[in-house]
Amino acid sequence: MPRVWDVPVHDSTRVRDARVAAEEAAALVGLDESRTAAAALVATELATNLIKHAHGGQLLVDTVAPPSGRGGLVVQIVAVDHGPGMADVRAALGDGFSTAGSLGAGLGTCRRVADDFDLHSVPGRGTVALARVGAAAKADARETVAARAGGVNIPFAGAQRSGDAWTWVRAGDRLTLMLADGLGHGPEASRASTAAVDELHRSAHLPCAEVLRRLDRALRGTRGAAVAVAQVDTGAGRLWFAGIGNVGARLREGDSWRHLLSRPGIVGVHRPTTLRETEVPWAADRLLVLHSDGLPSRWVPPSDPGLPACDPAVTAAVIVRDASSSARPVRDDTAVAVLSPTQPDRP
Ligand SMILES: [Mn+2]
Repeated sequence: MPRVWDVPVHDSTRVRDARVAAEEAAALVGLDESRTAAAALVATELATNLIKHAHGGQLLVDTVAPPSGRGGLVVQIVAVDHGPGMADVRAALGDGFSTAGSLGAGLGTCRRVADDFDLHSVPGRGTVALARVGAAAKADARETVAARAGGVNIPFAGAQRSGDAWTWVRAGDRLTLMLADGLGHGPEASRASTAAVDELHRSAHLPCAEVLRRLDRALRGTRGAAVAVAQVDTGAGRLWFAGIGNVGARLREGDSWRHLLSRPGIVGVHRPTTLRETEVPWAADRLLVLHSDGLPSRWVPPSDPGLPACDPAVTAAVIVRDASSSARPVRDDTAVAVLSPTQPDRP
């Protein structure tokens, strides 16, 4: 079941909570002593940065499928803040750079020990920093792939488990991304979305509509879920999409965004008799966002031209951060998963 550690970091006493969360996540995915220490170090550095440079923020620790779609679960650590941001992200990533105190040194350390590290920062809006730590040595974890997926999952009201779940599976040129929102929230919602993740790993070789039929069977006996499934064939340059229930899906095509529509129903409880797949071209300027209804439906797609090149989980975290406000409190678990083309020319 999706276990997420949502650690509010507003004073130095919470740095320890961040480290403990990373250690617990590392134990959950079976990291050895040295990779566990790396995850703990990254969580400590990012949490410390939140206090020193952003007047606090949120640290999300999660276990996720790696963006390459290969290998087992890894520990993902995302720091989100509404702080002053940084004008020059690349300079901040170089060791020794610092705007105040040890910012540069801390981020340089994170980048060195993590398998993936990425940062998105806009002056006046805030910073999202992301690191993943898995079992593999860093050199082995790097691999050029034509598309990658990532996301964030934030349980309602700081709960330990989310009723939402997302995952993705790669098989040759075919990538299948799924987001499931178990009805309601809490353990029973989590049971339904976890059943969807398990079934996807058995069914990802099938077309989207058939995947949904299999999921419908697998979720019988649970309270059911809203599910969206997207498949990209990077060789053929095609994207297929099908969904049942209230999972949002938006596709960026160049400068415009379009909604991909799901059918009404509840997977595992009430499946529509006909399921049509949407088929559209997939190209280097595309970006797909799947999200549960914890994200306000009127969220505005990111206009920052640098964002699509970011790690997909960074894009997901920025979308959640910029959609939330104290005027619209979140009332449900929130998961956002992003599928993006690889940017081969990114330094
Ligand atoms: Mn929901």
